[in-house]
Amino acid sequence: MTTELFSSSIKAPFEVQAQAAALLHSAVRKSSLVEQANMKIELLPALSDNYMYLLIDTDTREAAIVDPVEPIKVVEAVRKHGVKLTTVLTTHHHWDHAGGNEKMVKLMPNLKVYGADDRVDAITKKIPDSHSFKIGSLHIKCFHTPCHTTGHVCYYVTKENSTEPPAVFTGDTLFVAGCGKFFEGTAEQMYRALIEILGSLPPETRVYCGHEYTVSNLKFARHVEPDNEVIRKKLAWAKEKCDNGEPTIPSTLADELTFNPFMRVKEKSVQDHVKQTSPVETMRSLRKEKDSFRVPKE
Ligand SMILES: N[C@@H](CCC(=O)N[C@@H](CS)C(=O)NCC(=O)O)C(=O)O
Ligand SMILES: [Zn+2]
Repeated sequence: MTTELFSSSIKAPFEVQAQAAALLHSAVRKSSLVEQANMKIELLPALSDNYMYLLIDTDTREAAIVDPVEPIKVVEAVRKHGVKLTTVLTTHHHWDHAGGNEKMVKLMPNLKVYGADDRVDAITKKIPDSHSFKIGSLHIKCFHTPCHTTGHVCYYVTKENSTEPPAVFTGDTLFVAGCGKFFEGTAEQMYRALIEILGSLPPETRVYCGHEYTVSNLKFARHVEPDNEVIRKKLAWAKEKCDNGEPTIPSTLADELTFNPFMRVKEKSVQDHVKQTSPVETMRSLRKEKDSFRVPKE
């Protein structure tokens, strides 16, 4: 059926073709479950390298889904866990994140759809910066992190009186070992997002990002800091994970500070690479360089 789609003289729109190819590819990527005493997070691979995340409050069995671009997979996961899905958390309006929202609300009516951009499909609640709400007993705080898009949001999840690490869903702002492209923003804004906002959260916070880009990001990180042993070790680990179809997510904010060049813009080794002395100019130069970086095979 797929070969027919591609060889047919009646061409499907590019987006449909891309999605079909991505869906095929995603079949080999495994889902995985992070279990804590009071919350569970199921990582659901989608398209070729996106992630959707099912966030479950263990106390009440209420759940939320982050960026449900493939809604059928979400419905299956919700059924498997026997939870009540109430909310869609949208990080930003791009189709590979918000493109499943309309279908999601058709499949499960009465869902609340959060986001911070009028371009988010099916949005029902436009959330102001620093706004908080609950998913069952879990506390969610929204941080506006404009840059990749003007309406990008990160969702920070904590549980009162818990000794376990919080979680943050970073969409296309922070990736493991990288950051999103500056499509609608500036280096100043990404500096604020990564260093001032995310960098102020507890270091043990687990990072759940929008894409599986870890291997290619670490190859760029190695190019920036060839003498950084942490980067080389993390790259070997990430390659093995990906070869087995396993996710490299989550990481932690503390770990990102050791290998992510975009979080290390205050480090002399990173500044020297781009011949800058200010952290914001280092951010600008790094992003510019990565935009045209050819990822090596090894
Ligand atoms: N370089 C990306 C190409 C796709 C792309 O541009 N992705 C967007 C998010 S949908 C991005 O911000 N990528 C960050 C980057 O390339 O550093 C990849 O590794 O596959
Ligand atoms: Zn994306």
